Amino acid sequence: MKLYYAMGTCSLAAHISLREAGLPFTLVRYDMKTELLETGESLTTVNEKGFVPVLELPDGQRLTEVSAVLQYIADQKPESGLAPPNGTLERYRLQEWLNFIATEIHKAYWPLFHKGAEIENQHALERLTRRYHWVEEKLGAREFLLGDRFTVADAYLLTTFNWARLGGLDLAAFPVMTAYRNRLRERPSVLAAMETEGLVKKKPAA
Ligand SMILES: N[C@@H](CCC(=O)N[C@@H](CS)C(=O)NCC(=O)O)C(=O)O
Repeated sequence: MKLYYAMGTCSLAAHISLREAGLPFTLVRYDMKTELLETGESLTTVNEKGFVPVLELPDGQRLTEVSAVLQYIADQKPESGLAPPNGTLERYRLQEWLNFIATEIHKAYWPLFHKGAEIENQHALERLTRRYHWVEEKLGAREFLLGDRFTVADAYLLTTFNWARLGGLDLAAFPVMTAYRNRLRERPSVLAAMETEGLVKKKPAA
């Protein structure tokens, strides 16, 4: 499989999930500044909508939209537990989280990273603050969003929380989320994905 990604963006959730699943994949980088793929082509040559992530399947078909891509990856390796089995209530719980993260958290950052007007930014910060407080309550003492297993919803939530400081949120207000993020960043899949994308420095080999 081939993942088209942009450093540190929502495609990181797919990148982490591919590593968690242990699936073979290659990466094609998209540069948000030059608006070009590393091949020199436009992103719209692989996704008419002009977004990453794009997951190219072994037969050449391309899948887009974070929630669909994440569930596809999880379903390639059901034994990974990255998503509960299709048709179960737990699977709908996962989809409930993925949809909430996509529409109420991920997209709420938009004005903060796209030169939003002062009032828009203020509203975005208020909305994100409310939503992360709610997530903190739900997360409570649980290790992962759905309980005791890491799922693709954790990969997505972590990815969006990685943007919090840059977006202007005060992390001290979110101790549960911050501890959760720190825990997840120690997972080999997360560390490797973040190192590969250049988000953290590679640790020198011991
Ligand atoms: N609805 C899409 C949204 C994906 C999206 O917002 N991708 C952003 C990065 S997080 C992007 O590709 N932006 C491209 C650009 O701004 O040039 C999905 O769920 O996959």
